[in-house]
Amino acid sequence: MSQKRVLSGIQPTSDSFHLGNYLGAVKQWVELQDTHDTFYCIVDLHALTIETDPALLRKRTLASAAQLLALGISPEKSTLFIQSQVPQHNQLGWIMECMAGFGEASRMTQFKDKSAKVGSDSARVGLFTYPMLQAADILLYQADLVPVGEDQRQHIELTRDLAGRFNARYGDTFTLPEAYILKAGAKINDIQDPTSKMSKSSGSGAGVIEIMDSPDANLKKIKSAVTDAGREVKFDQSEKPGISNLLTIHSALSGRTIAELENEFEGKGYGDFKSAVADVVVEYLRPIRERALELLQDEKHLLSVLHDGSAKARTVAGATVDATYKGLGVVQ
Ligand code: ATP
Ligand code: LTN
Repeated sequence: MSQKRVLSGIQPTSDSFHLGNYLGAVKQWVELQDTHDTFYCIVDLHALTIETDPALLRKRTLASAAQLLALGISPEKSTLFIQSQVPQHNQLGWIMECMAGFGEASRMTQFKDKSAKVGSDSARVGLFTYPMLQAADILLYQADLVPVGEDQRQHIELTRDLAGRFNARYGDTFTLPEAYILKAGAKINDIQDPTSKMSKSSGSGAGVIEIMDSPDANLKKIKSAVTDAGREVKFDQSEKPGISNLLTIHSALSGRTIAELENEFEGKGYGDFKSAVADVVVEYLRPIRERALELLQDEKHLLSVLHDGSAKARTVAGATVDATYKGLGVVQ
């Protein structure tokens, strides 16, 4: 029996991934490796949709690879690669742009949010076409499942629509992918602003728990996390967004249920609870950060893992582009 195919991607837009990236996405990437045929991609072309510094892009791409490996992505089990090393992403990206409607693309909430933030004169066209490149990332590998956080659901829906439209018009070419979103980590919020998602590019800094931050810095951040009115440690998303977010984080990392944690902290204050969350997070991340720093010492090894992955990815992606061109009537 051949295994189902999984593809996902992450942008190298910061020096460190944060807990939202891990709990919303990468934790599932690691788990799926044992049961699925997994392709994971550092989407550096997507990172170009915002102003980038060349030295930083390089550094962050390698840091992303080191963190993925340290978090448990295994090159023996998964194909780990860099998007720009597989030119088929650009090729199919264009075809997807030609499949998508202008209105349809204009309704993407990530585009609307990000372009509103910088204003339409500064927002790049690439920010607008971003979801069609993402659709290409997924469809090139005929992925069945796409493990992502909740914020990406709309992009996966668009990908399905584009694939369905292509298949109906030009013949069965693409597998229709499904979003794989686990409830538990689907949306981790900023710990200073617990009604907004923890984010690499728009986070508050103090509210974003970074994997590569020192244990001391993370300890301090969590101890000064915003809490809510009242004093009970109870999960209540609307009345207690701060405590609920911290409960979600504790539970996802410690493996204990929210109910168990509520019981344990009954009658205790927010201070005790925050200290416990800080301990769990810091001890969980400590070895991961150390391993990532170690991996970053050996750039040659990192590059060779990525080159091997990209070579495998090109073979799969090349076959899909051939089939797509054939369906379209492109002379080959
Ligand atoms: P940015 O904020 O710059 O857009 P990001 O922090 O959202 O970046 P991405 O590279 O866009 O990071 O996302 C990588 C993966 O992490 C995606 O699957 C995304 O859904 C998931 N993710 C990002 N932030 C969160 C969050 N706060 N909670 C859960 N999942 C998240
Ligand atoms: N848009 C995603 C990153 C991304 C992705 C992908 C995720 C690019 N290509 C393909 C899953 C599959 C984001 O902003 N998190």
